[in-house]
Amino acid sequence: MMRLYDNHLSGNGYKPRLLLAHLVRSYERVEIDILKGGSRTPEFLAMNPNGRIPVLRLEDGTCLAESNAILWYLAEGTPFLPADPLARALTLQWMFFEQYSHEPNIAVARHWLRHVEMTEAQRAQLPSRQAGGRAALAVMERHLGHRPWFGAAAMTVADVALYAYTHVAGEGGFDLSDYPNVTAWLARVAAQPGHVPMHPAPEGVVSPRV
Ligand SMILES: N[C@@H](CCC(=O)N[C@@H](CS)C(=O)NCC(=O)O)C(=O)O
Repeated sequence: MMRLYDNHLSGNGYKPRLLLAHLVRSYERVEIDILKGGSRTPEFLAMNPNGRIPVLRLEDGTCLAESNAILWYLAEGTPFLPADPLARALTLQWMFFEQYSHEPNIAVARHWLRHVEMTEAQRAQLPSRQAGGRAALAVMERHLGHRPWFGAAAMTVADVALYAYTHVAGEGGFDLSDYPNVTAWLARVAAQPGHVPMHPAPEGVVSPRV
């Protein structure tokens, strides 16, 4: 059975959890205490030399890290990853945007405000991370002004990737009421059959009902 090394606070961990629920796939979920260095042990670094969750351990023992790479792998051959080359490239476009312009600002601001005692350096950087997060939300708002989804004509892994930290952006000090198209898209994602919330994260073996 596949095993997902995860943390219940993490939007990056929630991405594969959400997709696995949509795909009705069974897996074992292992909680890693990332705030206490659980992803930096020699055992964990042997699975992901970058020392971060999520990691998906496949049945043959291969370990796959990076949330969006995990989404891509799991979604292959399903409606969450289009077959058309241009639709695939557009899906990737938004997944790279998520990792470069969105997550480093919105997820990091949320993490600093919610999960740790901020250092002086983090406190000094917070306003620029929040400005970067607002810029990313404005990009999403513009796109959603003329398209219901990010990668294609239906929901894809780009939407899964972007949903994870956008729906909890309020915890990073972002006011989502400034972004009505984003708010409507969040509701669209949450209304899809198979959707599961970020909390509570399931424990142990997850066997979704078909
Ligand atoms: N780009 C990576 C980021 C992963 C990441 O930042 N994981 C965080 C939790 S959200 C983590 O494991 N932090 C623990 C640490 O850095 O020790 C992805 O998308 O999977």
